[in-house]
Amino acid sequence: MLMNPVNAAVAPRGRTILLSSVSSDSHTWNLVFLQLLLEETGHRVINLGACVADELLVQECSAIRPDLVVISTVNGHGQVDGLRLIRKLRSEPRTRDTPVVIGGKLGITGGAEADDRARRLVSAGFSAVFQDDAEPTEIGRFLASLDHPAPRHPVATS
Ligand code: B12
Repeated sequence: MLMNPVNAAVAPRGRTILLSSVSSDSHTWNLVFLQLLLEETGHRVINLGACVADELLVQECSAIRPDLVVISTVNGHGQVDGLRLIRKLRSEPRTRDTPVVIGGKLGITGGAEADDRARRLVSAGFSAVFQDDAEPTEIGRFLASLDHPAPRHPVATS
């Protein structure tokens, strides 16, 4: 694990994070970037890579029981793939309550349509949705909120 001593000092404790793309998405640099960012802030990352079948993700999530699942997708099919995936994760007893966030370039339109997309993903079960213009470091803020869990309260962040 790559850990900068300064960042290690600010990370209260390392989390186990399952990082993945969705089944249709073959982009990889987004995953590499997020893996390095999360590792440098003191977390353990299991990166399943690109084009991950829903069933494989559910299976790995059930086996690993991560503290957080981070879904990254940039090919524009994020809403379709994300909705299908989160319904499967939420229907399995072992993954029903796992925090799961999604971000990247989730569609090909912005503005009100992007907000509507984020709302649908949250109501289907995502714990947070990070839109196109969100800073990847916002995942850190979300992780910090897991230390002081409020009643389940999903958020969409831009
Ligand atoms: C390289 C590239 C490819 C390569 C990928 C190679 C590889 N090994 O990854 C190839 C040629 C294979 C490719 C294919 C396609 N691509 Co492409 N690709 C790109 C390109 C030029 C760069 C992507 C990249 O590597 N960026 C570097 C990484 C580090 O940044 P990033 O991906 O933007 O991720 C950042 C953020 O999104 C954010 N983020 C990402 N995930 C998450 C998750 C969370 C939780 C958070 C908080 C943040 C976050 O953090 C990252 C770092 O800042 C982009 C255009 C662009 N300039 O972005 C198009 C782009 C992503 N591709 C696009 C498209 C449409 C395709 C294709 C469908 C084209 C086609 N018709 O075949 C296919 C899709 C194939 C598939 N099945 O998925 C579109 C997506 C459209 C959209 N979403 O609006 C883009 C935006 C180009 C465009 N402007 O139209 N592509």
